Amino acid sequence: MRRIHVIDSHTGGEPTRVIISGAPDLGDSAMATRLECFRAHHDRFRSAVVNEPRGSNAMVGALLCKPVDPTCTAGVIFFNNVGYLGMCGHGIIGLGATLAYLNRIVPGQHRIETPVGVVGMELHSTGEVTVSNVPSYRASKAVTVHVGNLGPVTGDVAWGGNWFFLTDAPCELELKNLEELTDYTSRVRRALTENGIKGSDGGEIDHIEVFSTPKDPANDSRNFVLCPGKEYDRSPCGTGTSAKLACLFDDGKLAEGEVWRQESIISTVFEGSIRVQDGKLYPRVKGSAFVSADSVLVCQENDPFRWGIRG
Ligand code: PYC
Repeated sequence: MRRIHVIDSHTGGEPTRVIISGAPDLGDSAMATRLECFRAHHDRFRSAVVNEPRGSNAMVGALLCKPVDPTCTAGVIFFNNVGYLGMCGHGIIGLGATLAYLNRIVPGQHRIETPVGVVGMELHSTGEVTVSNVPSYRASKAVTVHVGNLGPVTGDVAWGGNWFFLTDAPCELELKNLEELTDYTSRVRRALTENGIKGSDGGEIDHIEVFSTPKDPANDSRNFVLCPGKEYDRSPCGTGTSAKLACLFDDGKLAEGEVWRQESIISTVFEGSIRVQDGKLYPRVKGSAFVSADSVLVCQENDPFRWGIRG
């Protein structure tokens, strides 16, 4: 029987499940290497933690790791219902709230190792967390892809720690349109793959982000983000907001340090800005997370679904 201590939180509605103990040993190499070990040898553990019956399709797992660099507070590997993420903005905010809940960190600056590089995690005295993300950039502007019977769709390809295709929303960004939005963005994603359109490093564009005007005039934009496992991000998506900030900066629509308020499909908000250093764009994304459970997952030997319900 396996017992896994987890702490669940949500960041603007999007869940994060941090694994505190009970995970397989992935060694002590860099997070990118540990991720490959996780994928190759322990993928069923990923499924046990985030898939039903213990999790849900929306759940993002965060395996808390000992960092390689002692100046870092922790390392983390993010995963979801279908695989692994290079980075996860809402997940870093959830990790900050979780480490604060455990009294393992105090307000101030922290550094966190991820498979795509070290990110900053500032815990504010208010409990909010600011993520200083890896350098983000637009790889291609105004790429047109032909999407079956939808016709041509034009958008930008940008990196924010994951690969995104950013385009206009096909309908009002409301939960009542969830089915239409999921169908539309899934088709766009499939068409990008079928047409061989990839990120500049050859990576798959596995997140699709569509935008419209915000509901709240205090905000700058509203989004819907399709995640790799066909779920939508309840939060405004930290890596997606980073990709958006890089595009806005490139277009001269956002100055360095200017605040951009990104609203999600459920009207939660991240505040983002860009810092430029050595010609690279470093997004900062601020949000709040709340702990929702501190529990032990149990996987009994005779449970046919001890490794989750897998497709
Ligand atoms: O916040 O970066 C993010 C994220 C990626 C996938 C789900 N959330």
